Amino acid sequence: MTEITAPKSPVTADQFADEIREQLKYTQNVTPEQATAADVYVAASKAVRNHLADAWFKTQADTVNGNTKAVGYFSAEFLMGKQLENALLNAGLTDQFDSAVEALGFQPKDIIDAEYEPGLGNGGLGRLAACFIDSLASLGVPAFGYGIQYKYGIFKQTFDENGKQVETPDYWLNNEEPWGHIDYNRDQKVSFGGEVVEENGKKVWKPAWSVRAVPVDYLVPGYKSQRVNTLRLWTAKSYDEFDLLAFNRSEYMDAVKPQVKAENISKILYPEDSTKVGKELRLEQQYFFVSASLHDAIRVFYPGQDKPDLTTFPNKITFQLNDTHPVIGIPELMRILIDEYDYDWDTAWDITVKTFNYTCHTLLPEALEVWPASLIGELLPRHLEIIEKINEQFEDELKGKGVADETIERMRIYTGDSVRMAYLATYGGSHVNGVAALHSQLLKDMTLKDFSDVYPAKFTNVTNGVTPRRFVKLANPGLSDLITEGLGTDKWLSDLELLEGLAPLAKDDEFVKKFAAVKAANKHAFVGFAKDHYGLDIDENTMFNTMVKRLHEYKRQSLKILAVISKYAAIKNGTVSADDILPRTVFFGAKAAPGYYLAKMTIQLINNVSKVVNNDPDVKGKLAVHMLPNYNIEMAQNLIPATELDEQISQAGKEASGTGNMKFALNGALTVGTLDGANVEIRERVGAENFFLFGMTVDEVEKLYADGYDPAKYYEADPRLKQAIDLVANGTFSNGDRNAYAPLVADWLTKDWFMTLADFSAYADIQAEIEKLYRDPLEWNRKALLNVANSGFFSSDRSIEDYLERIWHTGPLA
Ligand code: NTF
Repeated sequence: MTEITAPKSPVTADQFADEIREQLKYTQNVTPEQATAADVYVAASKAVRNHLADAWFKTQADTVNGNTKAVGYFSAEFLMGKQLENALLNAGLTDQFDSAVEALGFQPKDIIDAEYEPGLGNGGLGRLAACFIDSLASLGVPAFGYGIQYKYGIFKQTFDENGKQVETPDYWLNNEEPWGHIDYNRDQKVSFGGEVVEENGKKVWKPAWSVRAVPVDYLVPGYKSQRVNTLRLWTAKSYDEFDLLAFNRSEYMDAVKPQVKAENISKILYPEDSTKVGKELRLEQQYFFVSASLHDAIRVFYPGQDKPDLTTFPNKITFQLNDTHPVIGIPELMRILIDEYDYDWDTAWDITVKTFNYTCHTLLPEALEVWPASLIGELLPRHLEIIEKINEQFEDELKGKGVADETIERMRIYTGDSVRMAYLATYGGSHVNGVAALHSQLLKDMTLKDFSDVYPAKFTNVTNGVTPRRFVKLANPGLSDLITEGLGTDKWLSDLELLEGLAPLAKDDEFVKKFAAVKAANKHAFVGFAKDHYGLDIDENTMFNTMVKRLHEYKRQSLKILAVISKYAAIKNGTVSADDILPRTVFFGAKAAPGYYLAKMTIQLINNVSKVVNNDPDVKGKLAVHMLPNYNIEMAQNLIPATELDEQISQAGKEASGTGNMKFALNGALTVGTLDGANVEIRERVGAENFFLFGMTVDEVEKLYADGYDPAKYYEADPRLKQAIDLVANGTFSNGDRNAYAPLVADWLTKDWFMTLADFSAYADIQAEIEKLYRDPLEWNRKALLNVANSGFFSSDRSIEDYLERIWHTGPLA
């Protein structure tokens, strides 16, 4: 047995430089003179990884041998962002790295920037998973992230000459990727199709085809915890590499077909975000990673045992289902227990329910996955049988509880035609949680009301959070230093509520001025970033106003662009005098799902408003608009610290939580927002006087739907709105072409499901309040500082502590 040693002690800068040289020589095979920044990046990454190896082994051993239950976070997405800088921070090697690469003749920043960002997620849901595994490791909780190593991540976004979004594949694995270790020796077989037969009174699944799931392991180092957890992302390989017979007949295409079919499973990340589409490949992906992960967890916790006692499984690990994507894991664990390990139904059910929990991330009922039963039957016939039986048991249970027939009808997991994954997850697990207080409440009152009536104890809330290591320390070193100065300690990085200690400093004008200087420096830095990356010339003496997130009608980028257009018109018409104009630069960043027509049209509109406004001498120095291409983690880390005003303007009751809102508040931006998602809690904590609230509440929205909503009424009522929409309709932003945005205009005037028009006046009105405050820099910055001081709650460490207490019932390793 190998002795598990303590983590490697920190090295000096000289030693670390030698380690990088060694990697350059023996793994990169270049001399330090030949090395490029990309070579040094790979070499340094491997050197850091080596430093983490001992702590990783020790964490694994303690996880298996100790008696602390582990967490398995099942997620179809992990949007990690660049790894090197974070790994250096958590390994305590940042300073050594800086000196070492300088000794090698490079700038540290060039080496950090040489990393290609992995984009294995769509947006908030995937980034949340990444923050959570960072916090789990930092808190010392034994955990595995389980997901898929997609060959192509979220598409790269560019814009064509007409301002339309163009999606190109993201070939992230075309570059050497030093972080993931592919472990061919710990593979799992995952099967599909075929039929179920009876043999000796037992159901036996005879699948038609199988793929080889091979794990790629990423190290997840904790911050100052000496713990390193594992992110295990599966990649699909074929068992029949090559059909030799076909090849001999020169049928090249046919020869590689089986390989292509198998490897397609992990080929692409679905670029949808919240509108779910029923795609066979997507179900294959879901089953693929969940089946491999469940078998992997059994392998890890019962090493070498043919007949393990799996009644102890729920004491070893608890699985969190990140949205409905991994919910097929519930019937899969039942199948494993019954078919592979001979447990009876009731024992299997007891183990399964104890093992799983489900997080719901949406409020749009149409975004909850529903699979056609025929598809499940074809792809996973044994699972469909199990789901039917779960549903029967469920209906019996409901009858036993005296639930009315029509309610039972509404609650069915399996309708005969389809399977409702959210219902399966709610019944088949111990806890269900929403991701912000309002969202969890609305889940109970609306989306999952029937379930909450019958199983109230299952429901709980865990408000989302973000990791302060990446989103404050790495993204905003200037603010981090100031916080440390203000608090006299850097302990806030692992205990973010310590930020409260900054609140008294908001009364100290000198400190507030230092805080303002940090923001100004971040704006300056972003101007450089935007010049380098997009060739833009940005005026740093304007207010930086940002709206970054996926493009969705409910998020209401439309509301923002209409307000921008209205402001543009006011300047052009001379409705506002030059002295009254507060110069602003408005930044948008947003990807639209490739098939989402109105979302893509909104992007095109923003781009063309940007062209017109930015080239109009009448508004020069007063208003500029930029649609920044390819919003990703790197851009977030650069833009958020430079932002002064953040937009969180979704229709109340539609944004489950939002996590960008937390990142902005923690980086000293003020928010203009609706009472939606986590905005509600942010406002409560930072204080109503430090938050620009506008718009309808959930109740007002519901009432307006019920009364019958007519957007045209609002168009007629507010001349600012009318003018803005007319400018879109009359071709001002389409070279005179009145048809270019006709579908968008028609939607606004006749449908406007998310009530953009109804909230326009309130939104336009609050701008005066925002601008008034901005003209008083000391007051603005005082409020921004109070946002930082009071946002410590929104650390993902706190979210994880809530999960530990309310759902997982486990804790750090001893
Ligand atoms: C997203 N959900 C929500 O839309 C965000 O409000 C939330 O912050 C994140 O989840 C993280 O909880 C989804 O992407 C999905 F898929 F559920 F619609």
